[in-house]
Amino acid sequence: MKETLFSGIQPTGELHIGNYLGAIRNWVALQETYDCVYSVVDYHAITIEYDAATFPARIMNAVIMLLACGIDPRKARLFVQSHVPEHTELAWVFSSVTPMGELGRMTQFKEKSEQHRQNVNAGLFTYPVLQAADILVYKATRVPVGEDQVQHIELTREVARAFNARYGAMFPECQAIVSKARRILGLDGKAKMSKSLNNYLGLMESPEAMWEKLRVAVTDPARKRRSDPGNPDVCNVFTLHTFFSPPGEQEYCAKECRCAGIGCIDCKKILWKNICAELAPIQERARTLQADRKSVEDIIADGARRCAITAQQTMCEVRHALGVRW
Ligand code: AQP
Repeated sequence: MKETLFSGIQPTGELHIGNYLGAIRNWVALQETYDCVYSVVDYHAITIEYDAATFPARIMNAVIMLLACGIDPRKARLFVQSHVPEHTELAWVFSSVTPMGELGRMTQFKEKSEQHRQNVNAGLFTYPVLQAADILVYKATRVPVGEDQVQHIELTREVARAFNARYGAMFPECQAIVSKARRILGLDGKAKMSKSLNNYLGLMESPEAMWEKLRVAVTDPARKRRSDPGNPDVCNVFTLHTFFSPPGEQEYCAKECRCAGIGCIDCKKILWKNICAELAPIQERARTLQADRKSVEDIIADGARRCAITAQQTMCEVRHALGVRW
């Protein structure tokens, strides 16, 4: 029996290379080892302002990008969160064993409430409770995430412990699998690369659009002129090289940067070539899937059907444990 693994991604905007390196590339590799459940978590995305009219296209686009990146519906269950309503039912149950104080400590809540001051709603506050339900409705033991989500996985363990202590052992204490690309910085070299900040390279951007963004990306801040030697250890562009470029080119860029043998533009051109080469087949598959939406609809319907079997079983056990069924 393979261990169960859950992870989700929000349809809050265009998926970018931070999502790809921090999550999706890992998800694809993990399909070989675990019983994987991957979700486009639409109910999480409504906790911030969004456009309901374009939301279906965003959700479909996120599904298409996951498939294009290599999520294989024969190996993993791929579905849209709201299509399996047991997630929100379990979240309600979990909200009565989750201390308010713990939720108030969550860094993401603090950051998002700063970012969306005009809309600090209860959903934003209880977001980690729904996330705990997403994971535990499948009794998943592994959760691949970027660094920003580790605190939420710790909370998920606390929720499982609190539920088990009150109602009897039912849920496992899951572990985060933190990717090597734990926090990819945006092209500003400061904040985390994010869909909602204009600091990202989108997975579907044309080579020309990508170059326009990469050309002005922040590098080693101390390197002011082409003739100054640079320090790849503090350069965000070099960090991206470590994920996209072959070892020989990484070595070349690091060595030539340190002695000002090449300038930042030369270094970025090499990175640009390698990013484009990795993304070209993904973009090609995405275009094919965009033209065949019926197949994509079938994949998520089948994913939801297979997820519902597990989720309904869990909720049946939960309702009995709570004493609302007998
Ligand atoms: N910059 C990043 N570096 C490493 N990992 C990242 N992830 C996101 N950005 C980076 C990881 O991608 C997964 C899915 O993220 P999400 O869509 O659920 O939400 P997020 O982390 O809030 O992503 P964004 O792009 O920052 O979205 P917005 O702007 O809408 O908040 C997670 O595993 C995450 O760690």
